[in-house]
Amino acid sequence: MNRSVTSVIAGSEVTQAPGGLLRSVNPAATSEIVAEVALGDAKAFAAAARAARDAQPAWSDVPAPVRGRAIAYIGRLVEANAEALARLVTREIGKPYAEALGEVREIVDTCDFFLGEGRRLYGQTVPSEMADKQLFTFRNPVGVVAVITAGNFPVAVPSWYLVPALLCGNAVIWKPAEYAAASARALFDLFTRGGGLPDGVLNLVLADGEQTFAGLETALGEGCLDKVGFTGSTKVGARIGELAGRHLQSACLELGGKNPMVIAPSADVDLAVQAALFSGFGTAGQRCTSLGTVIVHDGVREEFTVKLDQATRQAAVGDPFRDVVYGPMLSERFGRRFEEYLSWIQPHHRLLGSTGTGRVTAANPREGFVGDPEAGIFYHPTIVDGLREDDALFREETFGPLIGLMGYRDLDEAIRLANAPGYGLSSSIYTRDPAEVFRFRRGISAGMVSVNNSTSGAEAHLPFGGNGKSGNGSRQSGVWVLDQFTRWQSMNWDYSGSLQKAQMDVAELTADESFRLAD
Ligand code: UN1
Repeated sequence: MNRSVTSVIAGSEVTQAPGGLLRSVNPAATSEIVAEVALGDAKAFAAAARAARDAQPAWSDVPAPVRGRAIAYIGRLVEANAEALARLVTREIGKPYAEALGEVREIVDTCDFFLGEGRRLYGQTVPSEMADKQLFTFRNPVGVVAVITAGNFPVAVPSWYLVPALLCGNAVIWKPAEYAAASARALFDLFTRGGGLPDGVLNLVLADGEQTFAGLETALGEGCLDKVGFTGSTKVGARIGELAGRHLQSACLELGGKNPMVIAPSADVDLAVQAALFSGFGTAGQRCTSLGTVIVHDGVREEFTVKLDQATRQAAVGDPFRDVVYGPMLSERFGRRFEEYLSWIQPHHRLLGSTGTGRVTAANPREGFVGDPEAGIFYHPTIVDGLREDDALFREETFGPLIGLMGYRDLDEAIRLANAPGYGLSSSIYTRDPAEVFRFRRGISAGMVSVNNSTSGAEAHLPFGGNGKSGNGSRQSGVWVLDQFTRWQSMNWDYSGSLQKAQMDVAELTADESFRLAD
């Protein structure tokens, strides 16, 4: 089935394609077109922001518990369409079907968490320093939110923004990754239909990066945007953060990672091997939480390396509708970029994990490949042993099925190496020593720490986000994300009938400071 996908602004489909027509193809079978996508441009983005600006006041007047019901209905509809949505995700970006189902589950989890928040969204009553005066706090929606998301989690990660943003009374313009437009449109339809959202409350704009950036500039300049949320590369995140900053706004940025896994001498090595395999190569290494570098204690390095090499050689790679560890790259663009990372391999590196390196083809086969490698954009898993600190492969995120490996002697060195690339999203330590766990937690710069668990696979109701090159400290998920989509308003109410001046008209108690207990 080949669908055509358009933007939707103020409830109307936009059939014109000023940004051109794009074909979204199945990366596991590139001859199969998943959707024809009509791309908008900067003007369309700015128009969507205006539509959202118009729709927002009435949406924020809908009582929060009623908006919470909309979230409940959305969650139910997503659940009722889970298989169809997961199949579309697998066809469009090549994520193994089991993982795609998990991704859909994450939307439902997010809805489950926030549907009740409509009945909380608590403010506080606060005592005043004066009599007959009361203080209060309220959470106000920020207003209009632009959400720009990547395609590696084409439906779950957007829901981390859309669900709380809508629940809090904001209107939204969502710009998903173009190569995942069909999945995005499906989620958009589930939200608007399932939630019964009035036109303009949620708008979908399909456009490329440059047009989106120009549209953001216009919309911010016109005062039509109050918050920008972005999940994607560090480079683009820095540009968006800078633009938002010029308008005195702080963007919600969820960026790349170079997520370390430390294997301590007391680690359960077999468990650590399973985790490295899943977090290094699951989703073809294309999660922002994917494993970057394994930092393994010299005492267990040999055993770990041999076992990880074996496990990776045996791992099923191929057709994402079959039982595989990973499938293709998200799209041709990601394949090309991965080739560049592979060009950073140096003569001092030892390559492990497969029967070849680079794209899997008939001439460069992967033993045990599941399906036809030539049909799609498949890459060998690559373990690069012997990383050094000045290697580009050590310092930079390498989005794709590649992990680095290096040794360490003591935990301080491991923590230093884990922090050295300057990212700070996720991290992991395998150890049986509680003292090491807490020393690692304290020393690591990452926003997320796993103990005896992989770097990926965060649950949907814990703070998610990073530091350094991974983000500006913003956190998504759970109650913590409410601070992204609301602003605190404080109110004081004086009912004394006189002007009581704070700090000046405050009653004083008289303390006897000279009092001492008798010996
Ligand atoms: C991402 O790659 O942008 O923790 C998000 C995880 C997933 C989310 C990843 N729950 O791996």
